Amino acid sequence: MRDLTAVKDALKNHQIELPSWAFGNSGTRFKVFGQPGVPRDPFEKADDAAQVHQYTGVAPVMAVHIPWDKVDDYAALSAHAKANGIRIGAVNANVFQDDDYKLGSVCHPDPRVREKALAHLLECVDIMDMTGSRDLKLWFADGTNYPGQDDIAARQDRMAEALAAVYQRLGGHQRMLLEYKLFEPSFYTTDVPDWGTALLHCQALGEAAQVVVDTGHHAPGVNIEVIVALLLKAGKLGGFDFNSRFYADDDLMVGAADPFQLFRIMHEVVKAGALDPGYGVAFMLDQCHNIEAKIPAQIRSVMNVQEAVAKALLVDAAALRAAQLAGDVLEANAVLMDAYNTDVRPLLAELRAEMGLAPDPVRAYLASGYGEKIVAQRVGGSAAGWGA
Ligand code: LRH
Ligand code: MN
Repeated sequence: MRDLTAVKDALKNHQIELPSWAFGNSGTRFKVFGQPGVPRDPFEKADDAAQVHQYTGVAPVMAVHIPWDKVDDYAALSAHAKANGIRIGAVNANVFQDDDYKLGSVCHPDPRVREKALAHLLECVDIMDMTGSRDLKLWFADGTNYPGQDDIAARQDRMAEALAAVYQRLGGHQRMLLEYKLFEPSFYTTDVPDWGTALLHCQALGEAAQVVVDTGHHAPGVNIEVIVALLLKAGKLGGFDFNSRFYADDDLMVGAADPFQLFRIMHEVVKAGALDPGYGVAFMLDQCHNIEAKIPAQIRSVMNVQEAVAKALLVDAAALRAAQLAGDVLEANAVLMDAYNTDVRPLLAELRAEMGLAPDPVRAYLASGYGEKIVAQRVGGSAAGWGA
């Protein structure tokens, strides 16, 4: 069994990045159920993200999404975040909501539309220069709905051309994280549909281009930890968009639908030594709290990731290796399941006490009255959302 001090140190150093858009209103094409007290601007989103960090101690970063988090003064937003104990993380571009992007953005048949999309991507790098962000996160809704609608190969060339232009623009410490997704909003082809396509583009670009694995972006039954192991071996795992799903891109709380899958993914990460912040994997959440209270849901999500990480850190690596090399199938599986079936909640409560935090972050947050306070304060103005 691992020494618990090393396990706790690894958990203390592990950082989870929160999505600003999880604090705003979100929903489905059927309905967006607005919630009272929702932030009206990125500053208030940062205030709410800071609450998650205050009670968990491991979420000191908030990713932003442009234009949802567009502000006049990004340095002021960055300073406001810092004043609240967090920092601005990945800058997410958005070329999926403008009317011009009906047939695609960087893959659009019309070069004028491609130019417009590229300009937005480059503007996002300008914003990274102002927020001090390392990561530009790129997800493209680009695709087609009917066979013959456009040339599949030509669209790949257009994608490669745009990515190369953005790659050129990146500064020294900056990275490009390319996110793939099987389908939606496109329902026949998606131009970056899977890890293979994303990897091909990133390998063609260079060192600073890495792949993002959004756990909700695969076909049912896909073994995500195999993809994670392969991307780690290729040195191309830039990060995760954690969430969970029962069916499609449901964006539910990570670990809510399949905590065992999350454990298996984190087992591959821990085994590769990729948990350490220095390794460079961004552990981001990408979720929508359509019906549940948003801040407690984010806190619960961070706790779910911590539980999966703690269990992965408790795997007896030597015993596992020995059983694997001996071909002892049952023993090897038993070693992994022992870790997974370990109740790590007492260990995490102990860890939080050592970090000067309450043992149950959700309960502590609910007792703080912050939720009631923002409902009373945030009257007037328009609640943040996806603006779709
Ligand atoms: C696309 C996606 C992408 C984000 C968006 C909020 O489904 O996962 O990461 O830009 O959600
Ligand atoms: Mn995502």
